Amino acid sequence: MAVKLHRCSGTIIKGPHPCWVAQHALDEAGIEYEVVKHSMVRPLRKDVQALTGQKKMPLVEFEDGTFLRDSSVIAERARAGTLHGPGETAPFSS
Ligand SMILES: N[C@@H](CCC(=O)N[C@@H](CS)C(=O)NCC(=O)O)C(=O)O
Repeated sequence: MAVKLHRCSGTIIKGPHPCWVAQHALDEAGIEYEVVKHSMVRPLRKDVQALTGQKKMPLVEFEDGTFLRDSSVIAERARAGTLHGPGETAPFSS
């Protein structure tokens, strides 16, 4: 099942950067995904805001329209082989 990784466009930045952490974990786990890049500038993330009700990334979007958020959650589930478990419905409550 294909998923989308919504991340900021700062792909040069690695290390502890949350978007890199999530993408690296998906790569390490051999999970196929499509990258959807958004602005690094928070006020310009109107597309992310419209999609989820907030502007933070990374986000994994499943085909059913639900999401996983927070790089540590995405990385943990990718490593555990449980990425495709239940996701959250947007807009997020917190
Ligand atoms: N705890 C979150 C932090 C995510 C985070 O800070 N992402 C940056 C990526 S550029 C961001 O969206 N910053 C803008 C903001 O905090 O509104 C995670 O690990 O996923």
